[in-house]
Amino acid sequence: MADKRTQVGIVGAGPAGLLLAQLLMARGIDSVILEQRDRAYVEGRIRAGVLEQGTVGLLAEAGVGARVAAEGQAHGGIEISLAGKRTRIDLEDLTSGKAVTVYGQTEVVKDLIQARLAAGGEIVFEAGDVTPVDLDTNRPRLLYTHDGETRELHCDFIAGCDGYHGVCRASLPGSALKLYERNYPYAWLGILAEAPPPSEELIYASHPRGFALFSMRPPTRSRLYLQCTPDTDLADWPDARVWDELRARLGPDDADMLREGPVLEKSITPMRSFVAEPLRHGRLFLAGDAAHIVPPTGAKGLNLAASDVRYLSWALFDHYENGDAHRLDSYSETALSRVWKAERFSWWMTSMLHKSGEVDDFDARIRIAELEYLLSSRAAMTVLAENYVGLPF
Ligand code: FAS
Ligand code: PHB
Repeated sequence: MADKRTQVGIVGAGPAGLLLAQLLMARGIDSVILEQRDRAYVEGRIRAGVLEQGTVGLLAEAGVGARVAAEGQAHGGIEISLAGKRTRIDLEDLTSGKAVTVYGQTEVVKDLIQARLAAGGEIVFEAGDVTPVDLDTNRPRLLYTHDGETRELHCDFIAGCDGYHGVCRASLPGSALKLYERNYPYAWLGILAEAPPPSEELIYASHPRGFALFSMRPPTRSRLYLQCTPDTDLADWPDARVWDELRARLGPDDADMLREGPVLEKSITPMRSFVAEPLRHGRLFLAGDAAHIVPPTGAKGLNLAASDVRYLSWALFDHYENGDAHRLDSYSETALSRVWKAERFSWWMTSMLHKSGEVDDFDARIRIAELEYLLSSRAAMTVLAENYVGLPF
């Protein structure tokens, strides 16, 4: 097969790459997605589950709003449990009506792939050895292998949407990047279970035994997380032990709320904050996890990918429709400004809700005092609510 030509070459069929492709297609801008894994793998990954209002709006703009609207659950609040005592944070009341939507990233990805293929858009699955070249020219290329052959994709621009372990950021010289990183001394052991969630809204639990999160995948499944050590071995956590620990961290008053069921998936998620600056390198634009990672406590990962793609799509619209490069030139600065606010919020939620260090040391006492203040102050709750539902663009 001859080499391909497109306007925007996109590396990665995760939420960032797929959403960008659909937004461009809606405005008649051509793109081709190169994805290293096969469709089943990409659609099978279990990741995020909370969508900001802005992300839901962008999905609708990309033509995949119907199923989110039909099957997603709007949540006007979350609960924080401190040592077994729950307090509700009324997001809607504190943000003049804003809410979040609980809808699995798995479903978002399925919707986007289906819409793209139905509209004749191209995704090259199992594209191997993807290599971005000529980034400093106005004719960048993506070299890759497919079906045992070496191919080239000629583009005007490359969107690096290939996640934290992708090739696009890795292809840049170290001198081109400023990296910021924070690793946390804990991780999350997560399960997906065929069991109704303990509550209609998410519960973030800070307990002397450690953090726990009680989330869901509507209509019938629970998505539950436990703070654990980064070197945790899943073999040491049979289902019964996971359920017992989840119940313990809910506290004696709420323990009965937890309903058990078959565990469908169990995994460990590392906790890291990471930002690579700048997001633009010649004709290569990084977006999503390829450029930044947040610990999932603030539910910002997927939403930040959507945020970057919103800014990048606007910039590409301006370039192709008005010949105006201003937004392309300011993409990195604009997107990073929102990224850092979400990094701060995610770091704050993570540090405040997770146990680290001995219970009676000064830091731990400050942490508990911060939680007690948060749960007793409308002003403090408003700060959390504004960030949780999503800051303006
Ligand atoms: P993704 O990583 O989703 O997509 C990148 C794509 O690029 C992948 O399909 C990959 O196969 C492809 N790719 C990689 N290298 C390539 C190459 N060389 N060539 C071609 N393709 C390549 N966020 C939450 O809010 N809540 C959660 O509970 C949560 N859980 C998470 C659990 C895990 C294990 C991970 C890793 C992340 C989790 N996140 C969570 C964050 C998550 O939602 C990400 O922010 C989101 O997937 C980012 O989307 P993308 O930037 O599109 O990257
Ligand atoms: C999830 O449902 O997977 C989820 C929800 C909220 C978070 C993190 C993960 O903060």
